[in-house]
Amino acid sequence: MPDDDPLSVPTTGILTIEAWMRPDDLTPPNVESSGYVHWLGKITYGGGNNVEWAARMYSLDNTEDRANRISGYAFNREGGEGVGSYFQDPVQVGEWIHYVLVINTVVRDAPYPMGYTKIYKNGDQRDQDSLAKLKIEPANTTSPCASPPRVSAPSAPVASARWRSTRTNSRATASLRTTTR
Ligand SMILES: [Ca+2]
Ligand SMILES: [Ca+2]
Repeated sequence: MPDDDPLSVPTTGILTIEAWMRPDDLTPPNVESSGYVHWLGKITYGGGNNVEWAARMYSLDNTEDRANRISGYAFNREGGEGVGSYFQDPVQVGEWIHYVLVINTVVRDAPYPMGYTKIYKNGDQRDQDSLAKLKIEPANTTSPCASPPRVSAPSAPVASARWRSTRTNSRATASLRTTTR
């Protein structure tokens, strides 16, 4: 999906990413870094970084003891470390999981002075984190919304995914099915 304002946090200050995901492989062969895949996101490194947000799943055998952690992150434009929320439960191959990531910069209070990320699994809120922790101010960049997004090096694909999406002003809805190869 090409870059579009409704897919960026600053447009309304709130972005909700909703997806049905179905992991077909708990240890995908082409992973990044400690062992994870970004299965959806607006991330482009190189030529002036254009980094916004990402949905991630860790491999069962990643090197950070995050077995099949499913998470979502908000970044500053230049990328690097982001603020994110997660849930980490045993995952079955072929299991459908309803995933919702909220990045909210509008609702600000003492624990969340710059807003927050929040994640839901199958309708239950599982985690919430403060954007102020790393002073994250999400940008509206030119990065396309992709699954998987372009990562640091144009190397082997980390995963393939088929998905379709519809959206309204502040909400991106992706119904997707991830496959790995
Ligand atoms: Ca957290
Ligand atoms: Ca944009």
